[in-house]
Amino acid sequence: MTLVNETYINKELIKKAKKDDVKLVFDRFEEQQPQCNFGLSGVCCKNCFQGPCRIMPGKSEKGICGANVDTIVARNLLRTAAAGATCHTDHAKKAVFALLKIAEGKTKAYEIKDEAKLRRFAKALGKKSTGPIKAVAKEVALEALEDFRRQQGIFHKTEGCYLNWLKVRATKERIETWKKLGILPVNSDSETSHALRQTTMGNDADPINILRSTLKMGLVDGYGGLNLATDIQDIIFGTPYLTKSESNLGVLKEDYVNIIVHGHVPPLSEKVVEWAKKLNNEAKKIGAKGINVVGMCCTGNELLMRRGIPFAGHVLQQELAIVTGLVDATVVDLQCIYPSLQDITSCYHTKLITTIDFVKIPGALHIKFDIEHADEAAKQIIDVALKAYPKRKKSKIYVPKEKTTVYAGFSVEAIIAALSKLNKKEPLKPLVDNIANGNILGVVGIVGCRNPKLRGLKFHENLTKILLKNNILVVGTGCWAHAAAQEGLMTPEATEKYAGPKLKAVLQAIGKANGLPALPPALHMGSCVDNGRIGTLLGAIADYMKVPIHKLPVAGSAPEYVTEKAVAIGTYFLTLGVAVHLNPVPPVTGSELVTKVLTEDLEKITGSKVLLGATPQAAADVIIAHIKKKRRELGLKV
Ligand code: NFS
Ligand code: SF4
Repeated sequence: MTLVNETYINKELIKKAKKDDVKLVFDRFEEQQPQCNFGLSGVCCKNCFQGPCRIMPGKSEKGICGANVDTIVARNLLRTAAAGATCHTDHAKKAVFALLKIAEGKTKAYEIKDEAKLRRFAKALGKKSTGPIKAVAKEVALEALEDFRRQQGIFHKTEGCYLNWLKVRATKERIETWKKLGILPVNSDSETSHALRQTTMGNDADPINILRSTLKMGLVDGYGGLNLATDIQDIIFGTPYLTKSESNLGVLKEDYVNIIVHGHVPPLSEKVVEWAKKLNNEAKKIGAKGINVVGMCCTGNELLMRRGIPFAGHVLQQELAIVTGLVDATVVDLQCIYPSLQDITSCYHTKLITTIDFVKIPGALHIKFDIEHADEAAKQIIDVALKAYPKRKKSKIYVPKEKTTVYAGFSVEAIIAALSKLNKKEPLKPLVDNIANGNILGVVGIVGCRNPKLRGLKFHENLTKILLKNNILVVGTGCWAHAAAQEGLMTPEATEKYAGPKLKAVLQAIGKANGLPALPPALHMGSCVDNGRIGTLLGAIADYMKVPIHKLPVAGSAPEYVTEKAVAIGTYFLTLGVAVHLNPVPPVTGSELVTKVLTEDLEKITGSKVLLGATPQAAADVIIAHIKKKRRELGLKV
């Protein structure tokens, strides 16, 4: 319980939760202590019903089937990465089907906002890129769909049979490396299901072979999931450009009908925003000033990036938002939705609405949402919120004060547009020149979740600040973006306050050319699926510098990761050749072999490795040392 008072997130609301007798994630975290060391080190296996088995050196060195610790740890890791990857490939598939339905005229609820991007992809895929836009959309959607149904190449290696989206998104050098490793994925769905059978009792016992498949999951995630999802979403909903908005729970408004949209896939939240505008007068009729839609978790990132909608909070704040007593409806799609939301909404007047057939919560209202009937569902959702508003209990309301300004919208296109103000012909030149001369020591992508395990460390915020001070540009996504914005790290003022002198000068120059005092030092590149944007940016820098990605002075960090998705994303960065700091320590320490492969040997295979550091300073130290090593190897000044 002491932990709850110590915590750094919306303190007053945490106190209020206690007063209202509401249990939060932090309380349940305490109840789970101490957590199991077998699980933490990855040595527990439940893959068959002779088990569960756990390995204890000197006592039980092998599972009942004879699997040793290396096999068990590697199998667990592959299952985790595969589960994470399926979340992103499902997300991408939903986007592709939406595009197909738009193309076939089966929905009128959506249109194609970025036609130029669609035509670029059609061209890259070798399809007709001119002519009626819907015909082009259909070709692109069908090519994308191939990545889920291609059969050729599954049983017998067939030249050129691998993900279309990898072909159009990855650098040539990487494709060659992956080809040599034999990890080019053929079909996202069959690769992830293959991971399940590979790890079942009595199948693969070779930890190296299993780890190779884990790397493949990184590619499935990166290209069959992240890049595909982002690209298709940009085509449908528009590519983000620089926008200014607000973050933290202070974006909830006392005199408005407040609707939180929470989850990950944009079709629902886009429609809720649209209909909230159209039905704004209905709110006035019931005494409110209007309807205020705000985003939570990655839905928050998506809406902020494309629409400038305020983003209310990260994964650890989804419960606290409801504790304000100000939220009339929380509507969710999928992923990172705590089942606890129903317990908590039932203590207030808030309506919890689920919308996806495989994300239901007992007690919540379910309004089925699909592309064809999106308008009807969105109207119904707003109606539920309007009906809940008059039931607010004054005595249960607390209006949070925390609110910060945020600049966001840094898609690769937006970054290039900003840089092109300095050099129209070669927009990457100013960035690359400053990396080469050491004004920018390196670039680090910080991504991923907020983990209650790391409580008072403020890992995201403090790691970002230390890197900035060392003239390292920070880009990132996901719940990091919420944390960084709430800490005030995504404004031009933050450049003045936190960037080292050399980085500051560069960001001021770019900012001035774009009508800002400075570019923010921490660039919001989007939701977690938008990690593909970071990969694309690195690929573009690598191509421009004519060096492979793994030689660049860059790194990644997921300093508070929670989900299986985050492991898949980390694996994607490792396949790209980017060293990734992971914290908490991944559950592999039970196997010396797996630990060594990830933290040492991988460098000889993909050019990357896992970095460890349990405090922001320790993490910054290993990341900076890595960046300096890469600079020295490139002959650049450190
Ligand atoms: Ni990413 Fe987004 Fe947050 Fe973690 Fe969950 S919201 S997809 S998984 S917790 S960063
Ligand atoms: Fe135990 Fe082997 Fe079954 Fe795993 S697969 S639970 S190690 S017997």
